[in-house]
Amino acid sequence: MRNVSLSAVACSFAAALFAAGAQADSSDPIIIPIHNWSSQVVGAHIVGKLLEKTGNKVEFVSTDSQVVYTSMCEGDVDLVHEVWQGAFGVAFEKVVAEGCVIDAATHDAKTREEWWYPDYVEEICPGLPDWKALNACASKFATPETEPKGRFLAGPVDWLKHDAERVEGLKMNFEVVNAGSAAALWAELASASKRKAPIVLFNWTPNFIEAIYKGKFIEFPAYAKGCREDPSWGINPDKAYDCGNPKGGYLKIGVWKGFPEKWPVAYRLVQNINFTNLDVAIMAKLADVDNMEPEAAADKWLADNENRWKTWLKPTS
Ligand code: TMO
Repeated sequence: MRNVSLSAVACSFAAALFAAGAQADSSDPIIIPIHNWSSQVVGAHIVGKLLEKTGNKVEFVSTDSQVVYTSMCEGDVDLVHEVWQGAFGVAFEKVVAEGCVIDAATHDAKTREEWWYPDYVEEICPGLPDWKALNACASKFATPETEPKGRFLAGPVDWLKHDAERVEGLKMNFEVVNAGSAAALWAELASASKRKAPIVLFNWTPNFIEAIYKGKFIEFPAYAKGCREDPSWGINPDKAYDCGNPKGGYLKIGVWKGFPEKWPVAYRLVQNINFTNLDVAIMAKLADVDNMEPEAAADKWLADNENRWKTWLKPTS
């Protein structure tokens, strides 16, 4: 059954293609990276399955989420479908400016990646979510490893949040400790929550966490582009990164510059793909809460959203 409907889609595509007199897609596989947070892994399989519906082959490679932008420039990776402004904006915009990566689409999802705490921490540290209030009770977040400084539990290093630069820029009494994985972040959150122990850790939205824990992001001085590039910007005249991450940040799709020419049919689909906040949160939830394997989670999302992705696949001239 599945093969029949797939080939039907492929046929209507081929027909539209020939009617338009356009070029056919290359038979080379489209290389998609797999990163280390769950919505991305599930979404990569969703995007992969959609690309297969255009008659293309896909291949997945596990890739560092910063190095991937260089890999795209070198033609080793073809498509990144979750470019988070907070984590990857700097790396992404650099390769777009260089002309080797195309800013192919912007999802409706609005993102935020930031220091975060579960609500009970407000009783331990009054004045939150203001960063100065957090800093004033830094020692309450200390661990044997960091004392007398507070511990900020950051994500894996490749998410490159510039937390250490921010701690320095804002002269905070915190030490940044990187978790080895996203799962390690959630395990520490679960354990601290059970004991109502102080914790401040990296989190983001959309994510499955917001469905399970009540909590808030720390409010740092508001993000502005100059903050990351220009030391003189902001409250510390000598240091960059003396501000928070973007609120309402973008989530984009980037492709290697040769993509539109090599896979023109696939590229039309890519430009139509559009995930909302709820989509990304559900992708994370299917993996992290429902413990589904990425492929099965992707199939579930596709089954639940058929009307939408069918319009994404419709050829437009
Ligand atoms: C890129 N991330 C969503 C983990 O911040």
